[in-house]
Amino acid sequence: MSTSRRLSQVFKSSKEIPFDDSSKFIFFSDCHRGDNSWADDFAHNQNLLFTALNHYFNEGFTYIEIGDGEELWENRNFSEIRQSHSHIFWMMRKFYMKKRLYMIWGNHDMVKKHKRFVEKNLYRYYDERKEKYKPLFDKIEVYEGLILKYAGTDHKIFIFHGHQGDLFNDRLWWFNRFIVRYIWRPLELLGFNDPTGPAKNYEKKSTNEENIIKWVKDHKQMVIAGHSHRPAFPNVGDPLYFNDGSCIHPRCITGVEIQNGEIMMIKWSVNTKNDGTLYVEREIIEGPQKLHSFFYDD
Ligand SMILES: [Mn+2]
Repeated sequence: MSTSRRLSQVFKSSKEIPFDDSSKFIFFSDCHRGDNSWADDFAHNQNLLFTALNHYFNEGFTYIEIGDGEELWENRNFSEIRQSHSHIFWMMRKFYMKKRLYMIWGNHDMVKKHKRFVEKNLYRYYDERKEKYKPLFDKIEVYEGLILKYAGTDHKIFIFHGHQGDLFNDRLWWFNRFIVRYIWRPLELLGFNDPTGPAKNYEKKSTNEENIIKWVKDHKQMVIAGHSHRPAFPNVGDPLYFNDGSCIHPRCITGVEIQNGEIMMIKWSVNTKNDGTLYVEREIIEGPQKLHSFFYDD
């Protein structure tokens, strides 16, 4: 099925969440959390994401994770990932307990679309030390898409991962998973770079992204996606395709914030002070821009 038809289909079936100018959202995606081995592309950024999420939790944000949260092509075992990054899951549970966590699946964690997988792996986990099950995200629903509906207007923001309509990531994802799991992961552990991994070219849009942008234009519909690992923040008047980047960049994590009716792109990175101490810094890299100024006025 084409990207256009897939996106229209997901759009129609997505849950709507109302929001207004007092709402605060943080969007991250493509964490590709792994098992802390050499092949875990997220491991070097876990402190950055933890610090960022801690900040957003304290500031009253809702966390929307736009897919590929876990790297379940390379790793078969979710519980190993949960254990390797237990402090991240502890923080995400804090959001969940306040009803401020939404999870969307991507192509690398598409197994989350199956209720049985979610019940078995996300509802609860086994605490090895206490030798009993503990709740994690009890009764969580994982979505393919979500719609944020701007109160008092007809404007909507459509959130989805971004693999939709890309044959080898959408329909034949299991084939890609096979290649990654049995051919590239062993090579990656030996030091090779996985060619199915994050895009190295930060400028050029992929065909899949071009197809999404075409859908955005045709439907005059703002979207926030991930998947390409390339941050995108349009100018007023351009098609409203936003991309939050990824959490596996070598030196930073990028995300999108919405607060006070404004949208901005941010990055979190480690910097040094004169005395040699390291600190984690949040920087605005695009915006802030009033949401109202973006929406098509017809
Ligand atoms: Mn992806």
